[in-house]
Amino acid sequence: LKIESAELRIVNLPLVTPFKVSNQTLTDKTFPVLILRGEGVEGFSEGVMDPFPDYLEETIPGALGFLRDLILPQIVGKRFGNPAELAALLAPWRGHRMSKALVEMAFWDLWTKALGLPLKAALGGVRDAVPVGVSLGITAIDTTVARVAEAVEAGYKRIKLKVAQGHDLALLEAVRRAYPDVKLTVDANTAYGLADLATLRAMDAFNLDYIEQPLAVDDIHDHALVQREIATALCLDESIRTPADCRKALAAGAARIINIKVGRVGGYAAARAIHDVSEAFGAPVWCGGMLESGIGRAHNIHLATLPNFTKPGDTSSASRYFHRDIINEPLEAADGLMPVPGNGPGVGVTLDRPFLETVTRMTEEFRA
Ligand code: OSB
Ligand code: MG
Repeated sequence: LKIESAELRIVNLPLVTPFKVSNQTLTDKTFPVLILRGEGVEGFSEGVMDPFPDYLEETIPGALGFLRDLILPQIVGKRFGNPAELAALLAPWRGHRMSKALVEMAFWDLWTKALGLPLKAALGGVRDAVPVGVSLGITAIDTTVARVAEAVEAGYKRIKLKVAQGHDLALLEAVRRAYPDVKLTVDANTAYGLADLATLRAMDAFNLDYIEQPLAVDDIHDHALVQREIATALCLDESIRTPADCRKALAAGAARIINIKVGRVGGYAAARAIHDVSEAFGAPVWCGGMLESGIGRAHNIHLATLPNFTKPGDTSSASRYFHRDIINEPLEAADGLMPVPGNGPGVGVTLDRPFLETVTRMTEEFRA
């Protein structure tokens, strides 16, 4: 399969609701879109790097340098028999996992379209719809309780609350008072340290399904220490970038559950390997989100059809995030189930080209 040309765009969409986490507030979403063409079909993907290094180190400016100067000129005009052959060309370079994922995922879409296979079939997925919950950003407690009510009403299978120092136990008390039995989790995005052990221990009283990424990105050791001190399961997000990270974290007892984001870990091959390592340890996984548009959302749904994605993911309805999407198909969950888009080949959604044009901030073409 020859990659005949590539189109790299930077897209900006306003968010329906601003999204606040422990260290950032997003009012709009800026992201790269990559389109690869060959054999009369096109494959596309969305990057999860932010304008600034606030989730992990990768940024859009860094990605542009890596893709424009190094990777895209190398792959356009070349033939690759399968995604692993393409991945071999990306592997020598350090870091840049979100950029590598962008390229690898677009190629998976292109390759499965050329083969006439749904992406989930090529990945080994087993579901027609995936269970999903919502991730609620930091707001005033009464606002959050009202948003929990909406999500429960809509049938979402789990509510995840963003927490931070000073915005945690009172919030949990209020939500638990209103919803004693709803499946509830918290995500700290690294906001805590060992000095907060008493707060983390106090969370045991709220019957949480897990506490996501309480401590620093690079701190497997202290996560293991905390996990030994509390009853609630820990789940790692930012800390897990490779299958080896996952093996070490689970072997060390630093977590019992893994959040998989295909962008964070460098693509489908790594995501699948992390899925498999977790399964070998008896650790369930779930598919995280990065406020993606329909492109990234569709990819996430295909990934989450793999068998060990047994906990509800973050891929809730696109209309919760955006007034209008850059794909034609609505990606909407019903009763907490998000259907896999399309029955046809690849990722199963199509680009709304005229709208995409109006929300594109930059376009670059690469030809052989
Ligand atoms: O930690 O999962 C996270 C959004 C941006 C950056 C990091 C995270 C998130 C979310 C939102 O939790 C998930 C979503 O709704 O897409
Ligand atoms: Mg997270």
